[in-house]
Amino acid sequence: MKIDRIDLEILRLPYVHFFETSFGRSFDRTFILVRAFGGGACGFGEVVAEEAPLYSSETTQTAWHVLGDFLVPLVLKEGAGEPADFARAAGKFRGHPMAKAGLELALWDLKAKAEGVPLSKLWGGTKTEIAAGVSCGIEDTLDDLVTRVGGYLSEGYQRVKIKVKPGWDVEACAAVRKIFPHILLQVDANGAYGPADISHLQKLDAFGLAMVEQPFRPYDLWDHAKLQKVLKTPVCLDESILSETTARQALEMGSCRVVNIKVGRVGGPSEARKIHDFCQARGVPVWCGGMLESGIGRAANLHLASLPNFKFPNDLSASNRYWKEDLIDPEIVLEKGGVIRVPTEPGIGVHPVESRIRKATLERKTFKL
Ligand code: OSB
Ligand code: MG
Repeated sequence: MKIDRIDLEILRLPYVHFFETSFGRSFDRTFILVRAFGGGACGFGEVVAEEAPLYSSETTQTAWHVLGDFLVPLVLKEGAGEPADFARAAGKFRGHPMAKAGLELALWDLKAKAEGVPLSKLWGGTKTEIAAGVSCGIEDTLDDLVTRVGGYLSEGYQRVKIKVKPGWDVEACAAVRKIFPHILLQVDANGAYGPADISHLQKLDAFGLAMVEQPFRPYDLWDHAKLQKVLKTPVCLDESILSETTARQALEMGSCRVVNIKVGRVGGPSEARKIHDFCQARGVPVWCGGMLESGIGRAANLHLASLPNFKFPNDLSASNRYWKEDLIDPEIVLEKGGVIRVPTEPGIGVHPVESRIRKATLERKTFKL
């Protein structure tokens, strides 16, 4: 497909409730929306880089720079408008996976729309609905946490993930388990611990958790392997898994037993599918992580999570878990049984609302052929 124009916009949306991780508390989400135009249609992609380099080294501004100066020219000047061609061409630039993923997503959306099929079909998805989980941030008090978890459970979410950090881990699990002894529960540390904490982390084995996500730093596959040897609970890696190669190395080393896949973190849908397929061949389950996306980015995640080896409930929640007003209409809703339907219309299969996008836009730039 020949792409004749690409638009980049920086948007900011306020959360319905603050979100606190081991990095700190945030009240809103700043992200980039990519639009790729070709054949009279428009494809949308969301760049999940955050305002500050906390989850990873990318930021909204680094992505803005790398997209405008390096990635957009691959499409407009070198003609890499097919998503697979773009992924290959973008591979010559080191790093900046979220910037790459946002543009690749827009090209996939456009391609799927041109072919009149949903993204899930192009990507080999097999499910019509996905299992929905919810990610709960750190709260001011344990009572607040338990109340919030209870609220999400009554809405029907199939599993709860709670964010942990030193000082908010064993007591948080104990508080939730006391009231909800049988729910599917897991924790996410976003790398807040180090190898000296191994014996402390072993206390988490008492809570029957489905997994412990990213206890150590992203680069530390080796110490994760040491932890997994002595921890009964499966370790799941998020930040550490950057590619099919790191996934293979993590599995060969025994660093984890479960893999979290995020399109942004791994540089786009092409790499995400490679990781999915590799894990599937090794008998290792994956699930789809989230970056508090707007409905545009989350719709793409729904299509990805429809692939067969997504075996755990995902960090894919309804629009009202995140936003007063999502960017899409209709919004994403939780169905009976704690599932979310995979959109069936072409491309991402959801409809961005222009007036809502405009209201949230801070900056905009157009690139033409
Ligand atoms: O580690 O999974 C994470 C949000 C921002 C950055 C990192 C993470 C998260 C989440 C949110 O847990 C999950 C969601 O989008 O529902
Ligand atoms: Mg995580």
